[in-house]
Amino acid sequence: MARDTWRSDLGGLADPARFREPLDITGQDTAGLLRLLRSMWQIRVVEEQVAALVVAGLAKTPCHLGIGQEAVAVGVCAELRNTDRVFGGHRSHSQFLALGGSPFGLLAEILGRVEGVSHGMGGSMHLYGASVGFHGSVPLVGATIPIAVGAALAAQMDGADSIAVAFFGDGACEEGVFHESLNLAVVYNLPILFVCENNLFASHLDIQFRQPSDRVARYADAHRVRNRTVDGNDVLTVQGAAKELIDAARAGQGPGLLEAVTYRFRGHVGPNEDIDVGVNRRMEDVESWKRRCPIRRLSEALLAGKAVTEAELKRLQTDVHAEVAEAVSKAKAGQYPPTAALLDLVYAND
Ligand SMILES: Cc1ncc(C[n+]2csc(CCOP(=O)(O)OP(=O)(O)O)c2C)c(N)n1
Repeated sequence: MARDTWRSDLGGLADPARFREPLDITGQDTAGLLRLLRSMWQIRVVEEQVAALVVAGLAKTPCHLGIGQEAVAVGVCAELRNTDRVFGGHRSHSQFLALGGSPFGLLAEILGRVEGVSHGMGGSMHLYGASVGFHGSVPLVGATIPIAVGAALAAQMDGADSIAVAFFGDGACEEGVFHESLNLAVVYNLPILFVCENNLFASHLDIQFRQPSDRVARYADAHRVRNRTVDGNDVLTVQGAAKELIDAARAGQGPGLLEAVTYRFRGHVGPNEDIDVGVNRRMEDVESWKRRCPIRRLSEALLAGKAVTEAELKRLQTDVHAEVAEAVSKAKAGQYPPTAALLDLVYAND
């Protein structure tokens, strides 16, 4: 593709110099806003701890961090129930935690301990928390999208008003199965929300080198799936758009696709920014996106609207740090699974 024919159909949404201002919290309930903020903080602090564990050589599993993208999972999951069935991919710590998954269970899993959510056998990319609605993550790009469609079919056949949700990245939209899934979902009128965290990169490649346009919701247009494209660094906008699509799916009006435009502060995998490995990603861009930080924007709005004081925010932050520090030390003290158990969870027993 010649670069001069490439289009940014996202316009300002892909521009890190835009949308840096505090969020508009007019008419919002403070307790609800603080829940969203706490959840984003928890994800951020857990992932920073994961980065430290990788640097210290204690976490051996590949860890794909979503630092900077917290508002997407938090905004969507705020509208879900634990009877819904949510699926993720290789970058799913945020979704697991936003649904209410335990930081200890996640950290123990990352450290390979038997107390982890997949008994220490799965690592960062095979998370599971059915009690909170998280039915699993799998690192094969796009692989959980059709599974979510199957879960939506099951929900429809059960006659319950639960829905399925598939979280994935812009890179997954380049898998054929994504398109088959959209088609099946719309033809069967299934209760499913497709959530694309469009962070403009697939591992090390910018979307402008992979696609003729950066707006992935155009695929939903093609399949006649209801869709919204929003600023993924504004948790309230994400939540509002998710609510609209989720309500429609629950009401039997079929699938929806939410494209949340965002950016990751770290590299594709591991704690570094990836600038060092020759990726077409400049440190200036990373720094610019950091000024669009979803956590800072909500915090500043709460302060500006006098909904909270600096001291209250500080206390919230200290609280989250203490909770995560305790989870890390408890996870470090966990046991490794016995070698004899290595195949136990690979095959069904019946
Ligand atoms: C089927 C498959 N092909 C290739 C890979 C290698 N791979 C891992 S992540 C990734 C890019 C995914 O990009 P995206 O879906 O945009 O998610 P992001 O990493 O940006 O969150 C690739 C190509 C894989 N895991 N599975």
